Amino acid sequence: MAEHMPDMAVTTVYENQFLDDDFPLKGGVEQQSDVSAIRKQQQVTRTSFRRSQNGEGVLSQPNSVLDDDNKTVFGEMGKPVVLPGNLATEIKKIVDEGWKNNAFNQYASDLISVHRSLPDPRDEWCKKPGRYLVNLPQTSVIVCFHNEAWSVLLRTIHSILDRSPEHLIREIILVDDFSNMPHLKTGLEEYVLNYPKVKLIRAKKREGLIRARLLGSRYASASVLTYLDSHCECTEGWLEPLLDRIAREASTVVCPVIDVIDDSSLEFHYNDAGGLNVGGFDWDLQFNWHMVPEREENRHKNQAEPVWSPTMAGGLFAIDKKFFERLGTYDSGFDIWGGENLELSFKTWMCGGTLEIVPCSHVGHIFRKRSPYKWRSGVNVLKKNSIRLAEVWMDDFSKYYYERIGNDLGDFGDITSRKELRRKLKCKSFKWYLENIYPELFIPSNAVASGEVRNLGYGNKICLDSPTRSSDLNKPAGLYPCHKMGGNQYWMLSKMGEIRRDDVCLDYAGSDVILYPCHGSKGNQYWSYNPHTKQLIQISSKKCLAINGSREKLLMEECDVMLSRQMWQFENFNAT
Ligand code: LR7
Ligand code: MN
Repeated sequence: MAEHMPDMAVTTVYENQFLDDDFPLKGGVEQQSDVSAIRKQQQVTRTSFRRSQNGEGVLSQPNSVLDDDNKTVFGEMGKPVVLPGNLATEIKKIVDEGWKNNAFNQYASDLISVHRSLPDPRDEWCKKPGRYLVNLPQTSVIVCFHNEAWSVLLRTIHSILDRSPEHLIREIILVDDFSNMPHLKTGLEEYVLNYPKVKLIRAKKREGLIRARLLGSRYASASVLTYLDSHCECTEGWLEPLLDRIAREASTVVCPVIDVIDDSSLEFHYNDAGGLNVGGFDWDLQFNWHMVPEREENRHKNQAEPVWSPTMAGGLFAIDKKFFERLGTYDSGFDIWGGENLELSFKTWMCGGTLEIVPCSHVGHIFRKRSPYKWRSGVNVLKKNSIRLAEVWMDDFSKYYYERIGNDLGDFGDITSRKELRRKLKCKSFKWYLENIYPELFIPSNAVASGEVRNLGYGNKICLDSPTRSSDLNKPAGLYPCHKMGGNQYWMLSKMGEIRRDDVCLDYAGSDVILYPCHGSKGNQYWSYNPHTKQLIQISSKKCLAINGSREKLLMEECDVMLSRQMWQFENFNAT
């Protein structure tokens, strides 16, 4: 497996000569490997800018500055790169190609130095002398990638090397998860030879990010593992506060604050400690963010202190290697993407550890709106991973997830060894976790009714149907033919009279019936269901929920027990 690892003993450090002094490095599929080819490509991109007459293709100046040699540099101090609207056709083609291959603006990234500077996002509290232990453990930083853009991958690596104390980095382990973009197949060995701390490991087949991370950990020699996605930028002082927590207590798993690198302009936006979020999840087993709960805020004197988080986002964290192994690392039956973050979060808490977000540590991540790479065809990978997770760690609470996927489990493989692991570790129950670590989560057993909400008018076929992503909030709730597969048709009527899914509630303020974050103070979200008349009455307006004749819109109208369009049937109703 180690055939591609460069020989550490013979590598020499050369200062990187061809990336920091020139700007564009063309990434993407047509990437070439050797230095001269890269240089040539830089020139091509550059002249295509220089050549343009009449302002075409010239970048707006506020985002670029001149460096000492009078060359234009972009994105310094985390500033955005804004491409002009009137790009020359041949450049526009390259820009579009970059978006297509990466789901972010690779062209903009290629204009930015792989050593670009960033603002220092730390609170003063973090910088106080003596804040961290003097003898911090070393770490192996593991970065897995599948078809990552060249400039983005390199900026990840350089931001680690440039902004970490050298003695704390034992090595950076790059795990290539079977990429097929040419620039990753050939150019990388040569590039990393310049950096003796960087090791490159190639997976022999596509493993998915979970098994790729496990592969990386096998090569790690430091006592602490630090995982990062392959499109990150570490800020000044990111590492010490993470290692400090682990040095003090080896069962503490730590995450940096994840700052947003804009997918289009590559602008680095940092969150200050006041806007800190912690991780949660919903019963679709989707990770989400929410505000630091009050009970947690009360534990702290300063807002820059590490906060307990019920879950982690997944990609960016540090963990003591022995503790990770004791927890049984990841379920290697997890494929490609997803679920592993909740698995590690649940078992960290349930099996004696602590999961924290450390506000003194900031790392940027490019958040994208779609996944640019291939998943497996024919299998719902995320669902399979989530079922394995639910079976092993969630006890009876797994049923709430299963309701959401229409109780269709399919083949999720063998999990006996994972169950055995949990037994051996004598971990606490999922009920304990929910009560003590995530009491904010709405538990479906507190619902009076659940499942699909079917309208009995106009042929009995229409159900309340809406996604509940943050982009769907404040918009009218929808209707769709009933499909019995859970998902967007799964609703709960809470004891408090809310019609909700996870943190989102049906809300009527006099115009459209919309979805809105649940606020728990009744008002516009307070409904009463009458199981005899089957009406859903909003208490404050005394109006009834109905659908229009063309069955595509919800409306509120005077209640009338004779109107079947005002009648609703919950899939499960627990009369009390
Ligand atoms: O088959 C693959 N092999 C890989 O090596 C697929 C992906 N990968 C690599 C990929 O190149 C990247 O470095 O794995 C990493 C994560 O994949 P992304 O960046 O496409 O996904 P993401 O950022 O949406 O992933 C988030 O959720 C994942 C669930 O499995 C992982 O936990 C990711 O690490 C996680 N990313 C973060 O936590 C960053 C913050 C995002 C949020 C919230
Ligand atoms: Mn990512």
